[in-house]
Amino acid sequence: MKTTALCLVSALALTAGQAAAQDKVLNVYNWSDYIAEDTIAKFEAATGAKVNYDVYDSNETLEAKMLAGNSGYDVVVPTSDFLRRQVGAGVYMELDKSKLPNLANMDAQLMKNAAVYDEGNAHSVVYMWGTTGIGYNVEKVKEALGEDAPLNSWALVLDPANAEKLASCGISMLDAPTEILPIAMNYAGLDPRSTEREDFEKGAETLMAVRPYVRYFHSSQYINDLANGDVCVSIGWSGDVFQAQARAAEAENGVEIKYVIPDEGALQWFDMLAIPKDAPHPDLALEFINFIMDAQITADITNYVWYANANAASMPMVDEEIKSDPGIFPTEAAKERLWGAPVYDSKVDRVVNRLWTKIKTGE
Ligand code: N2P
Repeated sequence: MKTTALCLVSALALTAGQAAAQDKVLNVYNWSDYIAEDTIAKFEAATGAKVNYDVYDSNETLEAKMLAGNSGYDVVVPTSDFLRRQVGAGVYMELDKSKLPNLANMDAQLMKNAAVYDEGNAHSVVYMWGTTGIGYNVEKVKEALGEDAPLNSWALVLDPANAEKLASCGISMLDAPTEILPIAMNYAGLDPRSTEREDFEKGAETLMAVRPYVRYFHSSQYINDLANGDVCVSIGWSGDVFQAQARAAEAENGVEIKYVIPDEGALQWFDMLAIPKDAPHPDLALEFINFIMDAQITADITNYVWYANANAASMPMVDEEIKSDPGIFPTEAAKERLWGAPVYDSKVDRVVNRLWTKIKTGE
């Protein structure tokens, strides 16, 4: 009798133990090329949790999963304008800030900027931020366009005469309609924050004029392609271009990559850590977000992915070459020419998507 009871007790204990181990699973969905090599391993070591880590390279992909629900993810990283819309759709839970002591590390001004999209930072904290600009291969662009190449202007890729000359060494653009169309509008002298149909149409015309010279639209492939010299100009994200530069340097292949925020201005965006309302492991998700906000952990990420962060306490540990690079932390003068994305409603979204399909197919 006694033995049976004991067996039962230990059997129960075992089941509870197994359940606890199972609960210590965290499902993270983040952008590709967007975390340090050791971040996840360090979190697993610190918590005993097992992390499943998946990646995407477009807000549209993430948004489709979030709106469908039951994604199984505990932590995701939407860009702030997309986050705003998804918060409106009730997708994210409010963060229990008593579980996030490392919020004290965050830069108050940058969090305030992010709060424009998420009142009181109720559902999200800044992961990394950056700009959408131009990455280019110094030598190949010089070969194609000579010394007078407009290296500080969107004209480098959006003027058809230049694009034609760059076509053979390879132009790529992000597959990010809500970023590329406004860039074309800005280059065409229009307000990149406009939500008027006619303005999007003019932006689309500007893109159609260079479309024959664009090799592909893709939002992650260009890192390796720039690094290997397989494309020579990419409209891309700041840190990704710097990663291409670093990969080329590491390969010692003689490819020199530079990143520029064009003088006409560029998009500045914030990527936000958030927890879906139906996250299976919300407590561990909060632990993860707090872990990321550790000053050293964030510094390690910035030092690896070359994206700016909003963690003031991390800055002393961020490499000097990154801190002082105006492509990563823009100068005050450059900041004045950056714009933030407006939040599109579903009507604007339809206009953008219809034009984007036309642009991508070139028809
Ligand atoms: C990382 C891309 C993240 C920037 N590869 C997109 N907001």
